[in-house]
Amino acid sequence: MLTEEKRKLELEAANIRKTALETIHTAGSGHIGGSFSMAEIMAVLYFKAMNIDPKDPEKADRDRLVLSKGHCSPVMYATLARRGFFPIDHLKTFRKIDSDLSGHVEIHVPGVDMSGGSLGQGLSVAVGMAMYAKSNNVGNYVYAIMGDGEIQEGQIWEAAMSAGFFKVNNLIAFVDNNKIQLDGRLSEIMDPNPIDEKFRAFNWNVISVNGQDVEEIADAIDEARKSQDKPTMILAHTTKGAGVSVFEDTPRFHGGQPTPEEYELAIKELNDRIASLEV
Ligand SMILES: Cc1ncc(C[n+]2csc(CCOP(=O)(O)OP(=O)(O)O)c2C)c(N)n1
Repeated sequence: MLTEEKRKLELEAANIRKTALETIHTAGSGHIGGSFSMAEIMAVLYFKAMNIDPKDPEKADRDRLVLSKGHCSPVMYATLARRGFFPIDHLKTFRKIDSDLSGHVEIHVPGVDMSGGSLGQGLSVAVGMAMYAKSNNVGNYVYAIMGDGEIQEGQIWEAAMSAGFFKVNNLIAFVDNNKIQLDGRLSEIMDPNPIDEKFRAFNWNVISVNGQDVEEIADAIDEARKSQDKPTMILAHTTKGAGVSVFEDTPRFHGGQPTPEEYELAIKELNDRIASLEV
């Protein structure tokens, strides 16, 4: 990847974080930790990898994304707004009573391909979308993003088994491996590791990346697209709350909110990061 493209994607990830945090702050609630851990994944998908058109959000041959960890709507909505699917100003209505931007992703928002919120269901939907696309020669890719706590759900493994068996090679799924679930560490609650070996055993191609590194994510997607006979799982090693020191690696900001002082500090850190990446 050229240095210039890398800088732009890193800048976009920082801007996505800031927009997501401002959105949560205005609403007074929302999930920071799991949104921040996947900011680079969203930047690469929506600003480089995916075949999408904000002016034609329903175009038939578009790539699809199922955000199975649907509580991370702030990062999804911030990304879609920044990519031009709807005005950034609309984010001020997030979690308000008559807004379409509710706390978990909803399909009627422009750019959202599937509702989410009840964990464990998204991979099944993505497998179905990908199988349809293959059998109808749509020629697109279907992406899914799961949480590492989420994959404790049994339905994930039924979906994984079917995708492997039916050789759904146009399916590219991420596990956002931030090592923390709602109120603690996976290692202390119910550890799904080794995640890579489990998916391989179900006939998946597995690529491990640093999920905070835009270049590694983009390279993994390129490799995944070459797969002829297997779905791909990109195991993204991430940090919950990545990008703001006080949010990082703690269950406190899974759904919890910063104090006013912590919020100011977070915005300052994000502004500094943005300034360092702007030319
Ligand atoms: C079926 C279901 N059970 C419980 C919840 C409540 N819940 C919301 S987020 C969450 C933790 C998810 O952890 P993880 O998948 O690791 O997400 P991340 O750390 O990336 O935010 C839980 C239990 C839910 N949304 N759906």
